[in-house]
Amino acid sequence: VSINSFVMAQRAANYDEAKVPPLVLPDPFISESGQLIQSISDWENIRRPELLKLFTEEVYGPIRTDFDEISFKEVSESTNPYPDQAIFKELDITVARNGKSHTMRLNVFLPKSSEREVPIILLINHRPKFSDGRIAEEGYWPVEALVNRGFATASFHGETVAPDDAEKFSEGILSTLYPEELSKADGMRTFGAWGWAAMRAMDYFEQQPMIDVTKSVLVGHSRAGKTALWTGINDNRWAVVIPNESGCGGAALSRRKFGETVKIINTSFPHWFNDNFKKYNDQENSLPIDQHMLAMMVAPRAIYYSSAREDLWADPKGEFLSMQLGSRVYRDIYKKSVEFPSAFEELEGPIIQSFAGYHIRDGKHGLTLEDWRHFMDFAEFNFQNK
Ligand code: GTR
Repeated sequence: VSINSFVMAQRAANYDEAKVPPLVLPDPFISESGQLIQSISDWENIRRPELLKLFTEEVYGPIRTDFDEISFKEVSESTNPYPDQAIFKELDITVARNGKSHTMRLNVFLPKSSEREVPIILLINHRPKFSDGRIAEEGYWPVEALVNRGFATASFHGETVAPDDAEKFSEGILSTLYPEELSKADGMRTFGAWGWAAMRAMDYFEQQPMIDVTKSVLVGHSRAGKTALWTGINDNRWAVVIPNESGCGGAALSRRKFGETVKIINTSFPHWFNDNFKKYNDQENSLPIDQHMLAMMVAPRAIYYSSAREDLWADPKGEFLSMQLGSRVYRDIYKKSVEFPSAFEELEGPIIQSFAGYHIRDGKHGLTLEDWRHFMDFAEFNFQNK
């Protein structure tokens, strides 16, 4: 689609709370056979697998995990932009399957002074490379702030495995390693490919003696936030999952049709989700799931959502509600004392607690240092209270 039709869709979208349809959401705690889900074992053995299958088939496609070989090679092509604070490792990760291979690039920074194992934060990057040679702008990936607080941090660019382009998205691992996915209506697409890359980064972290993967955090913003959420569900090695302003197809409830809708996103970005998801264009009520179930599927690990007040396109209230509803899994199934506030309109300050957290900040769509400070607070709180 042209830029113009996307801008027109943005203008025509609903931003009026009074026009949001009455919400009747599918019940996360009633199984397909009508069984009431009350125990951890019923949740983990019956309902969660049902939901995972539905989201895989009807929305995102799978994240393939099968391959023949993986290798990690330090390349040291670029100079370290933070020599005083961090050790820099620039890596090629090469994965082979059925006689073909693909190489992706991962950038890793470790706190320089650390003598103990450190927690790790991975950012899925989808932004253009910053012009002065740094890997990303300071607020978007604040390497110094992260390593100064004792985190290792890493990032890869989505383009390193699948271009963010409706025509060219298959010109990466999808055609090289998993070509059979492309002809499937429920197949793996761009978000699956980016999620696959996050998993390969985790494969690397697991082999690093200086990294404590029991304290791992997966962060993504917007389209990469949608990816982080789906990846965190599929790969339980991530201890904390943080999709920032992930909006439609991420944290926000599809049935609210506030800001970006299923139809708009599927028209503008047909390569992100699988083909089956297109059946629900303007048909949100026939979705067998809604996005509040995603936070639940991260449980019992920790999940945090964040919004920006002016980012109406991503539906901040829909993101909040989906965490508020999603947090029920910790309380009702895992019997943890998760107290999620009820009134979105009266929220002040971030909700930093065990398992489920949220903040809304002033300003526009973006990933900022303020967001990152709350993420680090949430991650540290959860590591200490494990
Ligand atoms: C928009 C898209 C959103 C969000 C955003 C981003 O154009 O409509 O779903 O993903 O891009 O990634 O910044």
